[in-house]
Amino acid sequence: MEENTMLYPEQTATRTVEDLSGMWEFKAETSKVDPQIPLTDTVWMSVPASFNDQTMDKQLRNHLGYFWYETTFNVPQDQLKKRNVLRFGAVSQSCEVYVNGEQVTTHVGGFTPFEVDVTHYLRAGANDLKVRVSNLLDNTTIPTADLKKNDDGSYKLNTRFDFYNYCGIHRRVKLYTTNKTHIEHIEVNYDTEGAKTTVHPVINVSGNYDHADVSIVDEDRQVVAKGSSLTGSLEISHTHRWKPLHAYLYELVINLYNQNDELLDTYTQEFGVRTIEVKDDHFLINGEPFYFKGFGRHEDSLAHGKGENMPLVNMDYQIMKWMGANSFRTSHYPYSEEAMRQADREGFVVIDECPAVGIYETFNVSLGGNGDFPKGNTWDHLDTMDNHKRALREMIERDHDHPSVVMWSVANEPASHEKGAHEYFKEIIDYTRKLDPQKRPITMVNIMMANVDKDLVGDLLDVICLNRYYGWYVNFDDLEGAKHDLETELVKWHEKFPEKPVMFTEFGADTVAGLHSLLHAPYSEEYQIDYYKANFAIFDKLDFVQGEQLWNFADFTTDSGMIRIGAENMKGVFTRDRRPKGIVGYLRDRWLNLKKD
Ligand code: BDP
Repeated sequence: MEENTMLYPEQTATRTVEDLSGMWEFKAETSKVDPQIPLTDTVWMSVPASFNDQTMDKQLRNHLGYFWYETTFNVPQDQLKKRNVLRFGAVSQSCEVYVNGEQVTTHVGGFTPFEVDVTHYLRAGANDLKVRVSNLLDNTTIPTADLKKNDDGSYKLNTRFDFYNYCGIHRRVKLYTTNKTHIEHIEVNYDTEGAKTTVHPVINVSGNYDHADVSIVDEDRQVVAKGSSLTGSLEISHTHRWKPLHAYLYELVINLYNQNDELLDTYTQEFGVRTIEVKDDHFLINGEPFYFKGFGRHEDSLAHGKGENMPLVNMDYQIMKWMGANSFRTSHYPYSEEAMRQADREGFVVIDECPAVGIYETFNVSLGGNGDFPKGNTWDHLDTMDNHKRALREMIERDHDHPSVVMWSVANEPASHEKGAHEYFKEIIDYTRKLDPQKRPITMVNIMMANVDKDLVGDLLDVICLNRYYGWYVNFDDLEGAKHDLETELVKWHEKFPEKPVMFTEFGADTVAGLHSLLHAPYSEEYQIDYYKANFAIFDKLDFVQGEQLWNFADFTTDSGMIRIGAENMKGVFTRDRRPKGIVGYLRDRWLNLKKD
C-alpha cells in the first residue's frame, strides 16, 4: 500500500519502545512562538488527553487556533546507533512537530497515527519536543466546519457535527527504535475454506537481509505453520475461526537475519481468520447470518475529553457484553489502536468509520439532527475529496488486519441527496475498495433528509445504514405516527434494493437520567423506553432489517445549545458516568433473548 505504512510500536528482541506520555507544558498561541527556545507562561497538561477539560480557564478551553505542547526526554548514547522513530497515535485536528527546534513533520487529521524518523535530529542526553496543534477545521477538512477569520485575527468556527471539537495530543506519543533493516509493513491476507486456511502475507522490508523465517502461532503457543521466505504462503490445516464474541487470534511471527544468522528484526502481528459476505439481504460472518446488536459510541470521558481512556474502554466492553451487545460503530472517527486491538480480543464486530462527518453544507445541530435544514449545495461548495481520501487511506492502512472490522463506513450523514453526491461517492468508494486487501463491505451512513426517495448513493453501497429519529426529530411525542412512517420508509428501501441488508446505525431519544413522567413525556426515562419499543416493533416485523445500533451508548459532550442540556447529547442509554437509564434492563432482556442470527 501507499505512504504512511506503519506497524503498531512493539518492544521486541530488535526494537525498543519508550512512551513519552506524562505531564507536558502547554499554552495557547497568542503571539509568535520560536520553537528554538523553551515555551514561557505555560500550564501543565496531561498527555494523552484533550486539553479542554483540564483547565478552569473558559477562554483557554474555547480558544480557536493554535496551541503549543512541550516536553523533554533523554536518549542514551547507544540508542543513537539505531533508527529512532517518533510516533503519535493521534493529534486532533492537525499539527507540526519540532525536535530540538527543527520541524520534523506535520500531520492533518485528528484520528490516525503518524510517525517520522528523527534519528538525525536527536542528541545523546536531553532532547526537546514541541508540538504545535490546531483545532481549526474548514470546508476542506474531515470533519468539516464553517470557519471565519475576524478582523482582529481571531476565528469563528461552526462545526457541522454534534460533538465537542476536543483538541490535543489524544493518543500516546512513543519513541521507538529499530535496526536499519526493519519490517515496514505487514498485511496478513488469507483464503479460508472449511478447516483449511492459506495465509499469504505481504511483508515489506526496508534495508538488506540475508534470510528470513515466518511462522504462525496459535493461542496455545503452538507453531501451526512455518515458512522460510517472506513471499511464500503458509497453511493452517485446522483453523480456529474468529467468531463474534468468541475471538480466536493467531500470531504471525516474522524474523529477518543477516549472513551470520544474527537477528536484524523480529515482529509479531496478531490476526484472526473469518469470512464476511453480503448475500440475499443478509450479512454473513463465517457463512452465518449476523444480526448487529449494539451502539454508536464516542470517545468522550471526564477530564480525558477525547483522549485515550483504556479503563473506560474496557468497562464499556464489559457492559456491552453483559447487555448482549455484539457490535458497535466507531462513530464518527477511527477509535484508538488500543481500543481496536481489544475489540479483536473480545470478539466485537466493528463498523469502522472514517472522520467524514459534516459533509453537509447546511447541517445545523440547533435545528435538530434531522430537522429541515436550509437548501445547500454541498458538492460545489465543500472541497473535502483530498482529505477524505487521506483519512480513508490512513484508517485502512492502520486497521486492515483487525478481524473485528467487518465493514468500512466512508461517511456519516453527508448530503447524499444533493446534486453531485453520486459522483463524489463513486470516486470515494472505488478508492476505498482498492485500498482494502480484504475487500470488506462498504457503507455510508444515511441521514433522514436523504430518505429513500431522495438519496443518490444507495446503489454504491453494500449495506444500507440508516440514522433515523422517527419519534424524536420527526413525529415528536407521536410514536404511533413514528411507527407508521418508519415502516413505510423501510419497505421502500427494501423495494429499491431488495438484495441489500438494511440496518440502523442510529436511533434514539434524548433522555434526562432521573426524569420521570406519569404520561411518558419526551426527555423522561419512560419515553425512551416507549421510543425504543416502538422502533423494535417495526424492526421485528421486517426480516431484511439486519441490525440495531442505538444512539448512543452513553451521554456525550457537545457544544452548548438549546437542545443540548448541560452541553451534552443525552441520547445515551447510560449517563456519561455510566449510570444506567431505565431502558438498560429492557434492552438487556431483549438482546439476551433475541433470536435473529
Ligand atoms: C445524527 C448524528 C449524530 C448526532 C445525532 C443526534 O449522526 O452525531 O449526535 O444525530 O442528533 O445527526 O443526536
